[in-house]
Amino acid sequence: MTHVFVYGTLKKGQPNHYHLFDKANGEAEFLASASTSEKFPLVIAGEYNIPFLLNLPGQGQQVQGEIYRVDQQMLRYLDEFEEVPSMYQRTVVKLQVKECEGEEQLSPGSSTEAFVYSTTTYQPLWPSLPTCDSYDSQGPHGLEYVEPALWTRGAPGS
Ligand code: PCA
Repeated sequence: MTHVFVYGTLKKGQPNHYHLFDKANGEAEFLASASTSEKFPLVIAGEYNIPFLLNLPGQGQQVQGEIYRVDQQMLRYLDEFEEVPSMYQRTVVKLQVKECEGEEQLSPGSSTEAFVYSTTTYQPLWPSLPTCDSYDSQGPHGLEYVEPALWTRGAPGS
Protein backbone atom coordinates (compact mmCIF):
# COMPACT_ATOMS: atom_id res chain seq x y z
CA MET A 1 0.00 0.00 0.00
CA THR A 2 1.12 3.52 -0.78
CA HIS A 3 0.79 6.79 1.10
CA VAL A 4 -0.07 10.05 -0.66
CA PHE A 5 0.03 13.53 0.92
CA VAL A 6 -2.61 15.86 -0.50
CA TYR A 7 -2.45 19.61 0.09
CA GLY A 8 -4.83 21.10 -2.48
CA THR A 9 -8.16 20.34 -4.10
CA LEU A 10 -8.04 16.68 -2.98
CA LYS A 11 -8.26 17.59 0.75
CA LYS A 12 -11.45 17.18 2.77
CA GLY A 13 -13.95 19.91 1.95
CA GLN A 14 -12.18 20.81 -1.31
CA PRO A 15 -13.58 20.46 -4.84
CA ASN A 16 -11.78 17.26 -5.93
CA HIS A 17 -11.97 15.33 -2.64
CA TYR A 18 -14.77 13.08 -3.93
CA HIS A 19 -12.39 11.48 -6.46
CA LEU A 20 -10.63 9.75 -3.55
CA PHE A 21 -13.85 8.04 -2.50
CA ASP A 22 -15.19 7.02 -5.91
CA LYS A 23 -14.76 3.24 -5.80
CA ALA A 24 -14.45 3.22 -9.59
CA ASN A 25 -11.06 4.92 -9.11
CA GLY A 26 -9.77 2.47 -6.50
CA GLU A 27 -9.42 2.62 -2.72
CA ALA A 28 -8.33 5.44 -0.40
CA GLU A 29 -8.30 5.71 3.38
CA PHE A 30 -7.60 8.84 5.46
CA LEU A 31 -4.67 8.23 7.83
CA ALA A 32 -3.57 11.55 9.30
CA SER A 33 -3.27 15.27 8.98
CA ALA A 34 0.33 16.36 8.47
CA SER A 35 2.59 19.19 7.40
CA THR A 36 5.67 19.15 5.23
CA SER A 37 8.88 19.04 7.29
CA GLU A 38 10.49 21.51 4.92
CA LYS A 39 9.06 24.74 3.58
CA PHE A 40 7.70 24.81 0.02
CA PRO A 41 5.93 27.57 -1.93
CA LEU A 42 2.24 26.61 -2.25
CA VAL A 43 0.80 29.01 -4.82
CA ILE A 44 -2.53 29.39 -6.62
CA ALA A 45 -1.69 29.91 -10.26
CA GLY A 46 -2.90 30.12 -13.83
CA GLU A 47 -6.27 31.12 -15.23
CA TYR A 48 -7.97 28.18 -13.47
CA ASN A 49 -6.66 29.02 -9.99
CA ILE A 50 -4.95 25.68 -9.48
CA PRO A 51 -2.91 25.05 -6.31
CA PHE A 52 0.68 24.02 -6.99
CA LEU A 53 3.39 23.00 -4.56
CA LEU A 54 6.50 24.28 -6.34
CA ASN A 55 9.41 21.92 -5.95
CA LEU A 56 11.58 24.60 -4.34
CA PRO A 57 12.31 23.25 -0.84
CA GLY A 58 13.30 25.89 1.70
CA GLN A 59 11.12 28.63 0.17
CA GLY A 60 7.56 29.47 1.23
CA GLN A 61 5.97 27.79 4.23
CA GLN A 62 5.49 24.39 5.81
CA VAL A 63 2.41 23.14 3.96
CA GLN A 64 -0.59 21.56 5.72
CA GLY A 65 -2.38 18.57 4.24
CA GLU A 66 -3.65 15.03 4.69
CA ILE A 67 -2.08 11.59 4.28
CA TYR A 68 -4.11 8.87 2.57
CA ARG A 69 -3.36 5.23 2.04
CA VAL A 70 -4.24 4.36 -1.57
CA ASP A 71 -4.13 1.20 -3.65
CA GLN A 72 -2.30 0.92 -6.98
CA GLN A 73 -5.48 1.58 -8.95
CA MET A 74 -6.11 4.87 -7.11
CA LEU A 75 -2.46 5.87 -7.50
CA ARG A 76 -2.70 5.35 -11.27
CA TYR A 77 -5.98 7.28 -11.33
CA LEU A 78 -4.44 10.20 -9.42
CA ASP A 79 -1.37 10.25 -11.69
CA GLU A 80 -3.68 10.62 -14.67
CA PHE A 81 -5.98 13.12 -12.96
CA GLU A 82 -3.01 15.30 -11.93
CA GLU A 83 -1.58 15.05 -15.48
CA VAL A 84 1.73 13.54 -14.39
CA PRO A 85 4.33 14.33 -15.63
CA SER A 86 3.35 17.47 -17.57
CA MET A 87 1.40 19.45 -14.95
CA TYR A 88 2.68 17.82 -11.74
CA GLN A 89 5.33 15.25 -10.97
CA ARG A 90 4.84 12.65 -8.23
CA THR A 91 7.73 13.06 -5.80
CA VAL A 92 8.44 11.95 -2.21
CA VAL A 93 8.13 14.46 0.63
CA LYS A 94 9.08 14.30 4.33
CA LEU A 95 6.18 14.99 6.68
CA GLN A 96 5.41 15.67 10.33
CA VAL A 97 2.32 13.77 11.43
CA LYS A 98 -0.35 15.70 13.35
CA GLU A 99 -3.66 13.96 14.09
CA CYS A 100 -4.14 10.29 13.16
CA GLU A 101 -7.03 7.94 12.57
CA GLY A 102 -7.11 4.18 12.33
CA GLU A 103 -4.72 1.38 13.07
CA GLU A 104 -1.71 2.70 11.16
CA GLN A 105 1.76 2.93 12.63
CA LEU A 106 1.65 6.72 12.20
CA SER A 107 1.57 8.61 15.50
CA PRO A 108 1.21 12.31 16.28
CA GLY A 109 4.54 14.10 16.23
CA SER A 110 6.31 11.36 14.26
CA SER A 111 8.04 11.83 10.91
CA THR A 112 7.06 9.96 7.79
CA GLU A 113 7.27 10.15 4.01
CA ALA A 114 4.63 10.03 1.29
CA PHE A 115 4.15 10.77 -2.36
CA VAL A 116 3.06 14.30 -3.26
CA TYR A 117 2.06 15.99 -6.50
CA SER A 118 4.58 18.82 -6.79
CA THR A 119 5.89 20.59 -9.85
CA THR A 120 9.04 21.82 -11.50
CA THR A 121 7.18 22.56 -14.76
CA TYR A 122 5.90 25.97 -13.59
CA GLN A 123 5.84 29.39 -15.21
CA PRO A 124 8.82 31.67 -14.41
CA LEU A 125 6.72 34.14 -12.38
CA TRP A 126 5.04 31.59 -10.11
CA PRO A 127 7.77 31.54 -7.44
CA SER A 128 7.04 35.23 -6.79
CA LEU A 129 3.29 34.67 -6.21
CA PRO A 130 1.94 34.87 -2.63
CA THR A 131 2.24 31.52 -0.81
CA CYS A 132 -0.23 29.88 1.56
CA ASP A 133 0.34 27.18 4.17
CA SER A 134 -3.15 25.69 4.14
CA TYR A 135 -5.06 25.67 0.86
CA ASP A 136 -8.77 26.51 0.74
CA SER A 137 -10.42 27.07 -2.64
CA GLN A 138 -12.88 29.45 -0.91
CA GLY A 139 -10.19 31.31 1.06
CA PRO A 140 -9.79 35.08 1.41
CA HIS A 141 -7.50 35.14 -1.67
CA GLY A 142 -10.69 35.08 -3.82
CA LEU A 143 -9.08 32.68 -6.33
CA GLU A 144 -11.73 29.98 -6.40
CA TYR A 145 -10.68 26.77 -8.21
CA VAL A 146 -12.12 26.31 -11.72
CA GLU A 147 -13.25 22.69 -12.27
CA PRO A 148 -11.45 20.80 -15.09
CA ALA A 149 -14.78 20.38 -16.95
CA LEU A 150 -14.73 24.16 -17.47
CA TRP A 151 -11.14 24.39 -18.71
CA THR A 152 -11.23 25.60 -22.29
CA ARG A 153 -7.50 25.36 -22.81
CA GLY A 154 -5.07 22.66 -21.83
CA ALA A 155 -3.81 22.60 -18.27
CA PRO A 156 -0.71 24.64 -17.47
CA GLY A 157 2.39 22.66 -18.38
CA SER A 158 0.57 20.40 -20.85
N1 PCA B 1 -4.52 18.26 -6.16
C1 PCA B 1 -3.41 17.64 -5.52
C2 PCA B 1 -2.26 18.46 -5.95
C3 PCA B 1 -2.83 19.82 -6.07
C4 PCA B 1 -4.29 19.58 -6.25
O1 PCA B 1 -5.16 20.41 -6.36
C5 PCA B 1 -3.58 17.70 -4.02
O2 PCA B 1 -4.64 18.10 -3.53
O3 PCA B 1 -2.62 17.38 -3.31
